[in-house]
Amino acid sequence: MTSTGKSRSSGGAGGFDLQGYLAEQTAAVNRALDGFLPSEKTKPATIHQAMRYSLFAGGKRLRPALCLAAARACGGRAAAAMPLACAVECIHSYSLIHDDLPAMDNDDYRRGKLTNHKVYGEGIAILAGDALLTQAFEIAALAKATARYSCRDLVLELARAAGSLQLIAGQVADLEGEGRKTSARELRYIHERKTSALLCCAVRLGGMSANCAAAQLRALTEFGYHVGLAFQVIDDILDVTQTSEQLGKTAGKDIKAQKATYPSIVGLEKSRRIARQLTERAFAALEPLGSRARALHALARYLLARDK
Ligand code: GRG
Repeated sequence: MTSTGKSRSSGGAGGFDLQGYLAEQTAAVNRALDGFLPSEKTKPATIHQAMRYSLFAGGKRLRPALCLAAARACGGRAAAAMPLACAVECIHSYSLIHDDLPAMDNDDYRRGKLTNHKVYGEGIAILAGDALLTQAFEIAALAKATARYSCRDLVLELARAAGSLQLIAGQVADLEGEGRKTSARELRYIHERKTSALLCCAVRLGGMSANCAAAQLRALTEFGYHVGLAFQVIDDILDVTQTSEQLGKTAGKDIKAQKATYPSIVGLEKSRRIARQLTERAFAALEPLGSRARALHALARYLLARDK
């Protein structure tokens, strides 16, 4: 497996062209997001430009890809999952805009570009984040109900992942943990909420859009949880092993902010082992879904091997 996503492996993702799949899904997601969002010229133009600036800044679109792949794994159609995939990406984009603000992580660069507040100022950046969060629910509400899941179920799923018990809880714990000793248990709490909750939500929503059975939803939940944790452990590792140029954002920030990370608590080698173990658990979770889960399998391998 290369970090560019070409799978040379056998196993669950054998022969799967992940690079081609990701390029195709990214283009489809970009088209859909473009259609869902007000144009740059829509008044007040500044806010729509600021929303689009971050949403189309070159993110990897991993959450939408996971959502669409989960729909496929349950025999569903991409069109049915697309509003949910886009809604999750809007929430992701909002969280990054707010996380970069001076009051939070105070970062000047993201995805190799100036952060939203550096371009539009803090006030507009806060509003662009708020607007993307609201937009996410408008888009999610356009998703079609299935026999097992109502539109209410879908919107609730998204609200819970983004709310004060998950995404926000993770960010609060992360902020409050800065500069003080954090245990591995507390770090797991942060990762579950700050990162894994939204990835898991993306995967579950994909399955729900495909009217997945309860056992399939359990498998997807188990997969999303572990892949989400592995993703954050890798993110922590990359923060210390990669340069700012490679990451497109300031490297080494966790150490500077005295943030607890897996490398700082257990060291780099053990962190790598933990990421591999978590990914193995994610692979195992896919077994009940059979060969239709190849895209999910390939995505999990890619997330483990990624270099940015
Ligand atoms: C609600 C303000 C607020 C924050 C919530 C998401 C978050 C918590 C903070 C953002 C910073 C951070 C380290 C989040 C953890 C998840 C993560 C590693 C995000 C980066 O995701 P990628 O790599 O980003 O998928 P791209 O740029 O590819 O879209």
